[in-house]
Amino acid sequence: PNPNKFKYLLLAVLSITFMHCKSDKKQAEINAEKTITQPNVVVIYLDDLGFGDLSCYGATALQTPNIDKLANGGVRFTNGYATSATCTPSRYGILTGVYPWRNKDAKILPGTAPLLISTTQETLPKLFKSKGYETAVVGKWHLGLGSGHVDWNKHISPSPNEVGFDYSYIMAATQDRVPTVYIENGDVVGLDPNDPIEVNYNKNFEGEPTAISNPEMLKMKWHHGHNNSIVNGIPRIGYMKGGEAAKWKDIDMADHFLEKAQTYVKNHKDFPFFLYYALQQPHVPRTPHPRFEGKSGLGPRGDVILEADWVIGEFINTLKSEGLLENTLIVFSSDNGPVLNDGYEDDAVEKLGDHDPKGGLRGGKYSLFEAGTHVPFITYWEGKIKPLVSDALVCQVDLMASFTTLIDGDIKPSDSEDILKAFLGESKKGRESLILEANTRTAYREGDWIMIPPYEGKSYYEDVQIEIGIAPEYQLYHLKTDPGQQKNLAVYNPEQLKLMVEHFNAKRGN
Ligand code: NG6
Ligand code: CA
Repeated sequence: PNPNKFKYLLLAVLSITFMHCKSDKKQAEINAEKTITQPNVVVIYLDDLGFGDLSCYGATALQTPNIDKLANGGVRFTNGYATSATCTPSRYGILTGVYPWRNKDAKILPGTAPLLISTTQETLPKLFKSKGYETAVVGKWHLGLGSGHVDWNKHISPSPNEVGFDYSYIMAATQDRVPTVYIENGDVVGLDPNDPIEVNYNKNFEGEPTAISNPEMLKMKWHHGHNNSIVNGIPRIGYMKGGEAAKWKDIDMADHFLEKAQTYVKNHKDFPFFLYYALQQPHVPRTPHPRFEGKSGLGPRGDVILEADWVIGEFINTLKSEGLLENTLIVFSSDNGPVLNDGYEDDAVEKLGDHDPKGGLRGGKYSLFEAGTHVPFITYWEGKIKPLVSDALVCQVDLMASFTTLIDGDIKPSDSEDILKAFLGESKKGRESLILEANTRTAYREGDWIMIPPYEGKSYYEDVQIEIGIAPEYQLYHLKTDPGQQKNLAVYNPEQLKLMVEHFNAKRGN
């Protein structure tokens, strides 16, 4: 028997008993009790947000006051990392505590891919559940669904609900991939059974318009890829037929997920909860609500960053008005670094001006150079975490072991390190080393050094105009003195290189 479970059962009975006469004071007492035992944990996860995209990380071309409030009132990490330079592997890493390069299937997934996380694997939500928490995911999933062939018209399983989430309200893959519908606890929301959904990533459905056959239907132009089915005038990756009533409205997506996250919090305030809130911005297609259109002057990419900042402000307000802010640890980060033109003509390049989404780093999304994985990373806990700028080396993969310590759980996966003290701003010491991944290739950071082993292949992705960080020879950079990775020191410092290669091989299991 789990004593905490019993305790929360008791709390539940108490709060039901006192429902009618429960004063604010009683609520405060209950919350205080929870603070000592089990704080709520919220992970706010953005999609393709760069190290330099926030005003608290030095951006001047746009202002992100709500995220800045978290950064300035909490720990703002200057050496925070995703595990990977793309979405699916990073999400795998943050939710399992396992490096994504260990799983050969952890690559950018189509909307029809099977669930990547095994239902027997340890996950963050399972960790929280083991201590009596309620758990939820709202937003972008992109970790696959089902076990081979999904029938979107039936209950979809396994889904997030089979890997630890009690509640899920998600989009299956990305905003630019079909199916363009929301899925709640494994069921497509608003589906008309007389208009079944079919999805195929290889072949169009007879007579269905595509960006190639019907360019006149497009409200947004594609640049590379993204020329299959058209939904809301936006051409997507993959073909989809039917499900008209269930299709999402792109411009409402931010408000929609926000409302789900707020409702979840309001309905779970009397229990400890873990919420993984994965926003879709600023990934393509960038579709700001009209309230934000043109507001940044940087085009839709800037506008959706302002939108995300507003959404986060609203969400924090809800935590506050529900009396939960002092009992909630908030972690903010991004799944990978920035990209401008990721397949649509949306002025991201043309209207960039002086803004530097990479924040002085080299590369970008898809890259083994720093900008691929070195992302904004903030922890905030009102009244508990003191404001700090920390240069501790921290990675999203470490949330697993660190939260285990936070809630006194007992899951300890191999790649995740307990650096809770760094996350709480009580220590400036993070991990000593880290293996980073981009497109299944890996690099090794140790202390202030980074080593990228030699790789064959294209070093530049023309479509997205990003240096992907690989070269036929060893690369060695000293990040503290050269954050922009301009000086390859491999030939000048063979001893350091040798050390790095040895440690990398030992840890990577080469
Ligand atoms: C790429 C897409 C890109 C984006 C990315 C996934 C093309 C040409 N490009 O394949 O637009 O969807 O996948 O992004 O299709 S991620 O952030 O989810 O990893
Ligand atoms: Ca991403």
